[in-house]
Amino acid sequence: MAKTSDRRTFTVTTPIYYVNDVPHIGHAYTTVIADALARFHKLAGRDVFFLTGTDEHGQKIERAAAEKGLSPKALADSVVGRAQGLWRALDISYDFFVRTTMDIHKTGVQKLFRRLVDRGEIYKGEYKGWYCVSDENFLADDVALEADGSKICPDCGKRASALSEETYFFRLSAYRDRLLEHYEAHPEFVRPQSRLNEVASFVRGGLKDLSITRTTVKWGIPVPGDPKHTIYVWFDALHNYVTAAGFDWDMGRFEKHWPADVQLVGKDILRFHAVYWPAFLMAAGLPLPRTVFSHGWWLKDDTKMSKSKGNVLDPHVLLKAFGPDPIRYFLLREIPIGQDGNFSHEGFLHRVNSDLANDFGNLVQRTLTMIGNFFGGEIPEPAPETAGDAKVRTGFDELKGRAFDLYGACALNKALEEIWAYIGLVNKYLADNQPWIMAKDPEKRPRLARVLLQAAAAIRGASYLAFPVMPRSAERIWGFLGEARKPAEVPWEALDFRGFGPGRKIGLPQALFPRVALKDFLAEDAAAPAPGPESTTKGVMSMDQISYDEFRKMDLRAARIIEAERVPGATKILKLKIDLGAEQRQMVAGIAETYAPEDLVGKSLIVIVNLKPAVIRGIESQAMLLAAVTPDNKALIPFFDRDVAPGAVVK
Ligand code: ME8
Repeated sequence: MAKTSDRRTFTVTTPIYYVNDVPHIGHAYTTVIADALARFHKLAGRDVFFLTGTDEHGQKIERAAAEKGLSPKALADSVVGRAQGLWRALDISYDFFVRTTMDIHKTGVQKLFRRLVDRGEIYKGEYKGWYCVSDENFLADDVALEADGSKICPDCGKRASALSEETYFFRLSAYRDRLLEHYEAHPEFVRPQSRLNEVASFVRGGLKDLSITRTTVKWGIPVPGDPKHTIYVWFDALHNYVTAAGFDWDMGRFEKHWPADVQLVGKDILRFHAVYWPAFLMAAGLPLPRTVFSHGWWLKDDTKMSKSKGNVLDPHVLLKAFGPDPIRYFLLREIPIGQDGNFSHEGFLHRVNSDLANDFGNLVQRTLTMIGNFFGGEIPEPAPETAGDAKVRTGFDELKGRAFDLYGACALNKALEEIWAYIGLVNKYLADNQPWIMAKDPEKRPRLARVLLQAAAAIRGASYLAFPVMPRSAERIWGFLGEARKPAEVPWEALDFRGFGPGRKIGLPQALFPRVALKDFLAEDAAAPAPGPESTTKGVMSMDQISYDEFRKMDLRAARIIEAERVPGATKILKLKIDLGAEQRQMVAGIAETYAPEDLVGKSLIVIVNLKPAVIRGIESQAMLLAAVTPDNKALIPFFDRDVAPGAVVK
């Protein structure tokens, strides 16, 4: 790919997703890649245009709407809202959300269609052949007939429909040589390289003219001047990239944002983007995108996750338990863009527990806690750097350079791999220096200050470098470190390890990445009262005595219940929202067998707020309530008998 560092603008696109259903993890993948690239290029000082949206026309949507008893537009409207909600929850920072039902798009497509007619690129004829509605694709002639005389789509395995209708053809066949020349002259046009080879060999085999209108489909953009024809949904959809960029309603904007630097597509739709799309653009006299980057599929049990196979993972379940960053991290860290990956709960939990909770989360937690305990949250003037300390700094400076190149080359998994190798180095630095031992010797305070300063500066730097992938966590960590600015406000160039000095007020970290066990993630029993001798009236004296200091470690508070609801599919647990005065939290409690949600709202009770968060049925529980356990294992909550300020300390 052309070196990105000398360019002032950066445009990245995702495919526009069909609105027959809400997006799943596979769609989230493309969108998260695009978001990380967009955020990186913003940090690098470029004027970024990040485009995503929805593909709302065509027979597939027409059918899906009819099955649901809705108009296609009503279906689109309902799915668009939910898709945008998902992108918000995943912290997707798109600049423009295009819908193919927008007027700017429809007008642009009609203009381009007319332009191609005027240039003799389109002619009227008769199409006879087979069509796959699920893929919105014409089958190649060499697909064999089945025994019953029908044809099966080789890509998705669904039965195709026979078509015979008047159509407008685009002279795709005339573009064979020009496309091959373009691939030859711009080897970065399709990435990875192996995909370019596939595309080139397909084109070398010869191209047939492409039917680009349908008379039997009504839901779409009418052909200008011949409205009994509807423009083929792929001709319509591909042009979103230029209409959304400004063609032809704001040509200044268009010239700034087009051509795209990176167009991300799944490998299933590469041919549309690497053959038809450049041919349409050449025909219209518009510039071609620099790179069409084809990524792999997320598989479940070795089969592509797809809506039609019904094996999709619902991002909302993962989001509820983990928030966006672990999902973003996993998707981008696990595989290089281009390869397939298997998505399993086990694999996901293993990676986020080990890389995020253990390696990074613990580093932040330990370092900040020590700064709090040993220095009251403010690192004093440190001892000068030793050679060992300097390595943490120079290691960062080198990492910063490499991460820049890797992000610029879309090698997101490699960038993360390097950042995590550095986190490993910082962990080792702490283990080697043992600041917790230094803290016992008052003479070593300047050394202690140095070690904790290096670690904190490294954490700040590593969070910044991970920001494109984990924006929310990076922002939170910067907040704990007393940074007034957000990572997004600091240009890449300006970020300096030495910009973090002594004298800042450093806060205590809040739980960053909860460590979740698979059984807790999948089970609801975790919230139910534990059976056993300690949960009944017997055996009161049977447990070990604890000191007052041990008791004091529990942060018990009065909390007021502000919302209570059932959890779909769960019989024992309720989800609660509680007010703690300074903040509100959600929690899950195994009290559904003793209390109805409506009996709880407004009541005040005692909760422990510094217990490690647990994930129950995919929901993060950020506090635990105190309740008596009856002999038949039901929970009885002691409520306060008069008004108490939410957040009041209980001791
Ligand atoms: O094809 N793994 O829309 P679509 C990885 N509207 N990525 C996946 C995936 C999986 N299991 N499943 C889907 C369309 N995707 C057209 C595009 S563009 C002008 C028109 C991703 O809703 C992948 O990016 O079927 C794929 O290309 C896209 O979702 C297809 O989404």
